[in-house]
Amino acid sequence: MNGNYGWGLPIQASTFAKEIDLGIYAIHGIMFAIFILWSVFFVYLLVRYRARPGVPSEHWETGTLQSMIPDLIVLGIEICLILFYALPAWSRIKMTVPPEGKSNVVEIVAEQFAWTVHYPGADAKFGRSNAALVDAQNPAGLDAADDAGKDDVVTVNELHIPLGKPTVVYLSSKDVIHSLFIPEFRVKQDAMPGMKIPVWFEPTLTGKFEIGCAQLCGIAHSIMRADVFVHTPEEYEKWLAAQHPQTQPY
Ligand SMILES: [Cu+2]
Repeated sequence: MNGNYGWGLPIQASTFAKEIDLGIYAIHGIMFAIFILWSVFFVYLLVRYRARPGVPSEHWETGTLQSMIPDLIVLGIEICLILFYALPAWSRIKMTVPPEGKSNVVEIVAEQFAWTVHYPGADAKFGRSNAALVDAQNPAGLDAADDAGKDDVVTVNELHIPLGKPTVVYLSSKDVIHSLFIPEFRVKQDAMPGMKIPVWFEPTLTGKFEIGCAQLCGIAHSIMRADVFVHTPEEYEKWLAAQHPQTQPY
């Protein structure tokens, strides 16, 4: 997993990772160019207008439109970034959730300091859950009386997903605000108590990736981490079939 991180950005392992990185590179590239231009101009001014004996200082009125040209150019670039990059990317990635019928759907509940993942099982229906039923054997609080939950699977600090289709996560929290952060997928979404927020991604690589909590959430925030395992579809089916349904005694 350490191989996924280096001096630059982590490897790109989701369909929209390239598009997110384009924004990061564009903003940093433009900022770097502006920094160099301003630095050169600043040094030029220091030399050109240095104090010399017998040469009076020069002074122009500020606030003219001409003096604002550099600011207007920067403003124009920023408006273009928002209109032609940020808004279309936000709309494609954040506002459009793939249809559930064509996706792998899971629920993730964050808590101090773990991630509980609830898979609907073969019937694709989530069983009823109740916070009062949560214990060490039943971390998702599944209600054994609900037939839809009989084949459900629950994992703690492990998310298993298949390659080749989007995964839609319904994200919530049991206690405080946490944030689901999967750097290689370029996914970061706050988990809010009382809300179920959809967040989606489609992996492009099999392997093991890291989940971290990106919202300071208490004393053990720094160790609130988990792993994502991206399987081939066949491996994923095998993995799912090998799990004990959570409402059966085992
Ligand atoms: Cu947290």
